[in-house]
Amino acid sequence: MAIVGTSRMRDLVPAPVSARPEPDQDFRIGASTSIRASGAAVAAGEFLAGLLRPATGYPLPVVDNGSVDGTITLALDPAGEAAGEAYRLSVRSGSVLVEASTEAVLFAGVQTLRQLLPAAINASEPRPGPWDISGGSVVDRPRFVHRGAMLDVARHFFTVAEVKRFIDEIARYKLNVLHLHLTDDQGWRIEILSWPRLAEVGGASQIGGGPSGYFTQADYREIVAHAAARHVTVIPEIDVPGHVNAALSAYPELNADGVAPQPFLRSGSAVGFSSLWTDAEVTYRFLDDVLGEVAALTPGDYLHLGADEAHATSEDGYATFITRALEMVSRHGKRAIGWHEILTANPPASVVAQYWGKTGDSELVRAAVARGNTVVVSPSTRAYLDMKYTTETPIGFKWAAYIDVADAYGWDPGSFLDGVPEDAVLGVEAPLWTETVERFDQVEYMAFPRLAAIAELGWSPASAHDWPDFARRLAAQGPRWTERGVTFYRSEQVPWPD
Ligand code: TNX
Repeated sequence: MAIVGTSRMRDLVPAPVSARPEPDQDFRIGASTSIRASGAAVAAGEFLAGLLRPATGYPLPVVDNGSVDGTITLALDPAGEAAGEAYRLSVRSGSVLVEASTEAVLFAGVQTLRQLLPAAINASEPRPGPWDISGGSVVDRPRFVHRGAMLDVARHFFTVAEVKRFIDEIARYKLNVLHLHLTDDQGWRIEILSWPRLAEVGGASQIGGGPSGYFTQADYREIVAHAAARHVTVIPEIDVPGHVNAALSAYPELNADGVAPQPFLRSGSAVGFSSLWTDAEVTYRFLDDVLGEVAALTPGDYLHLGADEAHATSEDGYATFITRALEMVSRHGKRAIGWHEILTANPPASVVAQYWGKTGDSELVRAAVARGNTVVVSPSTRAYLDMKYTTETPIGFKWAAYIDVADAYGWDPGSFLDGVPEDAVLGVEAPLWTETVERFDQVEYMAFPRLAAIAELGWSPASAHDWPDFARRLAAQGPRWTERGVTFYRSEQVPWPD
């Protein structure tokens, strides 16, 4: 399509299903603009007002009636729900309308609206404007239901405020899942009331031994609520039966020899050396208590059991353990997801496998999908945010690949796995392991811009996939990150504006 003039409607990330710019129909937000929303649309209206007030300095009241002229109207049309999740956005010089079939997709429409304003709208104090929303219309809906990012708070701990900021940033790109990797060899980050030493002892360490910590249950509820207000579901991961040194160091009775190991503080890539004792009833009492408390903190459907790299667990022990763990997850009213190794235990079709292999060739996954299991794809060669961008970038591992932005973008989640049809793919997720990531600005540097690429793969139709066009649109995100103080990697593959 020929590019005529400029319109921010051509710069959206992720790309919408369709957009028709009308550059003579820009809508100018002014001191008297109001936001019209009623019923279940009010939350999105208040969210939008909260986004626009700091930079504009305008009052932007949220009202539930009055004329549409000169207003931004957010509306729910539940009748449209039957046709699936979708929003329509129309920007005319006289008024703006975002109409959606569900609250979640209305919120996605609000995120689109935000990108139709100048980058300065992201400022936290009043700026001069003018505040023009690019004119035209958009029709849009997600490709996959699961569009996720994972943050490892176990190897290095990140605070509630940092996790909330991460949620704010991922929600802009219409990601709707935050998978929190809460436990690992180096740290246990969630308070468990019935086993208090898990967090008190197991949470007092991290790689390198620097300051660390854990989320109290109140902290965790605060994160979950912040995410829910942005239509992001938190999936908590309790990684078992391997990756458990922090738990073993907190409770001697979880160890076969009754002796607690030391906290594991060494940096580097050592994994797979610890295991729960799969023959002992105490292990299952521990697990049931933990899963019960975590389920009670979780409004979402899923609990993540990890189940990866259990190299120190016997094969029989692993299968027995996973079978019992799955039974507990269901008893606590949740569905289980696990890294794809969980499929070796031949789990029921309700279990979701998160694939982290390097290639699309996995007989294990193919066979499980043939039995009815579904998958979330996180190929380590494409979606791993802890891989270095290039040989030159300072942070990260390289065991799977160097992943610059074009690599993160250049694949298709729907057809990546050989012999797995797209309808068995729930979606895509980008994990950020933090062995080498010590500070939150480094989390941002590893996530952005690659996470925006993964978000587009999860949201946009496969037909929109176009690297040169994506690189151009991504470039327009640079000033937005800069305005918000988000650290990002200025990949040479992207034509960033000066
Ligand atoms: C493998 S991927 C792991 C993690 C590490 C990561 C580092 C997976 C399921 N397990 O324990 O942090 O590699 O890249």
